[in-house]
Amino acid sequence: MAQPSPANEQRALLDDLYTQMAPRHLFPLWESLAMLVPPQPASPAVVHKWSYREAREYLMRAGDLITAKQAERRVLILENPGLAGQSAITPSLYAGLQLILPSEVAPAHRHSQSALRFVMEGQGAFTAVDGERATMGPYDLVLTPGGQWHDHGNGSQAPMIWLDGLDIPTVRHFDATFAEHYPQDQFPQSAPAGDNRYRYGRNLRPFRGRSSDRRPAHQPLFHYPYAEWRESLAALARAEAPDAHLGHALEFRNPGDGGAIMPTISAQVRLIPDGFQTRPRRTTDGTIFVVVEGNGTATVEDRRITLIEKDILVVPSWHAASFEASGDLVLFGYSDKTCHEKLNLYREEDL
Ligand code: 1HN
Repeated sequence: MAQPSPANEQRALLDDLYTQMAPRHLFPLWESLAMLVPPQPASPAVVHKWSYREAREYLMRAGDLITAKQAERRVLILENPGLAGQSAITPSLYAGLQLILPSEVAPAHRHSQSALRFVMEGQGAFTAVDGERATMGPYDLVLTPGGQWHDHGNGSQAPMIWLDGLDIPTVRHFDATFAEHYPQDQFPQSAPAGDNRYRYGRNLRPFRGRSSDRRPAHQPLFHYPYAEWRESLAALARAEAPDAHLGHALEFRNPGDGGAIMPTISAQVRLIPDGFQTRPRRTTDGTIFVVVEGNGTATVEDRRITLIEKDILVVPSWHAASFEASGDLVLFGYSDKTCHEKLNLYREEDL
């Protein structure tokens, strides 16, 4: 029998070392270094599209079986197929579809996680943030920033469904979750409905500043109505040619600091004119898109995905994506871009 080669011998001795170390929770970096530090992002998340029509059927069935109060929040989690069991749509973000039926309430609570709501259907239900109601309609963006009491109620005659976007995986990553229930279903009303928009939403702020601010200085505005952001996109489309890689694009802004809507979540809207095809672009932030208007096709790396109104598409980090519109294609998106920027990790590449 031939002598084992030195390489084989080394392998056997190393394997023996690993076996003996493992019970002491010690592992060799050199076996996993390339996987831990890849040359470019290699997301465990995958591209995926959820059909709203399909998801809605399951959500309405859940509505027959459990009340909003019983559930606390009646939500179907949109879980990325590459992140099974993690309740995550990207490694840093969560997405869910929440149903609130006429006359239901979702009781007041607060937690470290920041949340956005993007209304998919219904008109006239509300989210209250620290006791101030935002009356919501289709494609409104409403924020419940971390640490603020929030409850929902539906006094309208029709179901309301919205997409919840939260930073649950990010806060979990930092081991920083606190949560509390309010002793009553609703936090006491503290201001007239819509107050935040009048005080902070029109490039205005209270004259006396801090002492008369009724909202936290870092998070004054929490309602961005569809009519307003859509009008801005339309004006942009009249004013200039679409950007080759983005179409017409705007980012939602926090008037408190001029930055992203919340510390961990950025949000954007885009209009890709009928017949236009954007050039591929990749970014380090993983983005969740909602189709607001129009039809089209998304091309993500080598996959072509047809899009119809209300479809939800996740594009993970560093996946080249482009969009082709048939009829003006209007998209809402949210991502962890602001985290990347703060951590000096953000990169984008126009291809
Ligand atoms: C939450 O507070 C809401 O307030 C929705 O509507 C979904 C998912 C996980 C943790 C908190 C809401 C949530 C959530």
